Amino acid sequence: MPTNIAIIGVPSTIGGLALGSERAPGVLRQAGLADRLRAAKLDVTDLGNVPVPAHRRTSGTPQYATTESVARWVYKYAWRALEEEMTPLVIGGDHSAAIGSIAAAAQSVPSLGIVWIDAHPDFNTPASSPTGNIHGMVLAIAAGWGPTSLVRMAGFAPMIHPERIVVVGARSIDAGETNNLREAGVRVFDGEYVERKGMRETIAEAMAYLEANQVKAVHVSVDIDVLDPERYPGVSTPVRGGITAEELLLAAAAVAQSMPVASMDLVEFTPPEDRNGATLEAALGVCTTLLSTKAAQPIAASMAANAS
Ligand SMILES: [Mn+2]
Repeated sequence: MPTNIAIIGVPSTIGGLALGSERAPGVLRQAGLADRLRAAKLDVTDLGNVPVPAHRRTSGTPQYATTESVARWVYKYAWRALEEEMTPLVIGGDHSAAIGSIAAAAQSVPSLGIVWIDAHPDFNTPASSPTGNIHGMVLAIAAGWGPTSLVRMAGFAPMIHPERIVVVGARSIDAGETNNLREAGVRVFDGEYVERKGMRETIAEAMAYLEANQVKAVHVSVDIDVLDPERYPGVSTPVRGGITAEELLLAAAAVAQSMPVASMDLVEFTPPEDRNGATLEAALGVCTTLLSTKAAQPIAASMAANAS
């Protein structure tokens, strides 16, 4: 049975910076996202965009209620997709869309873990955040840390136990965040680690760690700012350094080969900043690679198949 992908657009910057990431769902569709997925032998259903309330962000004031409203729509769309045995592909907008997609996957998929591929670990709380931007608090919220209305959005908390979360490629970690991550017990394979060990080895270690913690399927959240902004400038919060598109695709393939991907986010792609189109191409590539690469068949299953 071919995998059926449900595209869910979230044209919102309510949790982040208003630099144009709300245009990403439209730009990716226009660039042929669905056709690229179909060419990789995936079935595709485009569920359209979630409703986004009109909003004006007052600088420095976190918009919890509006963020929750958007995340709840994402949650409903993604949950429905999962119920119909589709794989949600949530296209931001800013990273706060992932509050909804993670809530849905955590509710629907047993033994779920998270692979968080991002220049930032997004593990601030309102107390530790230097900016008040909710997109910098999303993984903490998923792990049970932060505003109750968001932490308990799906009615249970944490959405994912911190020991079932890995962060890959982070290279901008706030001081308060470092403490939060350590206290929560989230495993971080930072940018320096990736550089030293190589992406293939890093992902192998990360997936072995998740497997040891009884994870059997993953939600993969890709913040495209994990890429080097000198070559891939189409992001809202660029950080010096970072990986290449080839490394990102290698990471995606390695994750998907080792475990089933239950759902995915592609967030923070910011078309107005994408001067050379390289970020768009990387975004299309990582979605296609992650969703079309299949986990290696379990040994027992492949032996049974050979015997029959
Ligand atoms: Mn992020």
